[in-house]
Amino acid sequence: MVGLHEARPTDLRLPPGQRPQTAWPVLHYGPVPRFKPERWNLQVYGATLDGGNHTWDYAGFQELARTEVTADLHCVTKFSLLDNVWGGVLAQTLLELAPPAPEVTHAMVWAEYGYSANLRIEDLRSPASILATHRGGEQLTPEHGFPLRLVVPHLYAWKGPKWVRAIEYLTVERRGFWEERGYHTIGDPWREQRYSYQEG
Ligand SMILES: Nc1nc2c(c(=O)[nH]1)N[C@H]1C(S)=C(S)[C@@H](COP(=O)(O)O)O[C@H]1N2
Ligand SMILES: [Mo]
Repeated sequence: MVGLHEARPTDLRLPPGQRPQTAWPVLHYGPVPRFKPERWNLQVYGATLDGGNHTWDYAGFQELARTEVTADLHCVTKFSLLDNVWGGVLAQTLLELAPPAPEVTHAMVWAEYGYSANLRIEDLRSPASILATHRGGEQLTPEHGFPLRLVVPHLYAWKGPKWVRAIEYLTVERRGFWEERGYHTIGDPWREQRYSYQEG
C-alpha cells in the first residue's frame, strides 16, 4: 500500500520508458582520463560575440560563481537517477562571461579524448544546465567526470559530457559523438527522442 502510494509521484516524474535506479552506475565510452591540473583548462570558442576564445585555467574556474541544482538524470538505456544535487557553475554563467554571437544556434560540448555532444543553444542556456563539480555535496570521482561534467537535466544524459574541456559555439548544427552514431540530435526524454530515425 505504502509502496503503491509512493510509486505514483515517481511515475509521474519519469519520462516514458524510464525506470528509477538508486545506485549510480558508471557509463561511458573509452577510458577515464587522468586529471593534470597544470594542463587543464576550459575553453569557449567558435562564434563568440567578441570573436575571441575565452579560457579558464583550473584556478580561474574555481573562482566562478557556484550554485546547486537538484535534478533527475535520464539515461537513454532507460535508467533514471532521481534527485541528484549537482554543485558547480551554471552554463548560463559561462554564457554570460563568454557570450555567443547572435547567429549562434547550437553548441558542441567537447570532452577529453574527443567525446562530444551537440545541443541547441537554448538547451545549454536552460537555468538548470550546470557544469558540475560535485554531486550530493561530494566532489565527483574521476569515473563520474572529475573535474567537470555537464548536466542538462531536461535531455538524455549522453548530452552531458563527463571531463568537459570546451564549448564551441556553432552557427550551423553539427552532430556530436552519439548523434553521429544513430542517436537523436535533440534527445528530449519526455518525447522519447532516442534515435536519429525519429528526427524530421
Ligand atoms: N565523456 C563522456 N561523457 C559521457 C559519456 C561518455 O561516453 N563520455 N556517456 C554519457 C552517458 S550515455 C551517460 S548515461 C552519462 C553517465 O554518467 P555516469 O557515468 O556518471 O552515471 O554520462 C554521459 N557522459
Ligand atoms: Mo546514457
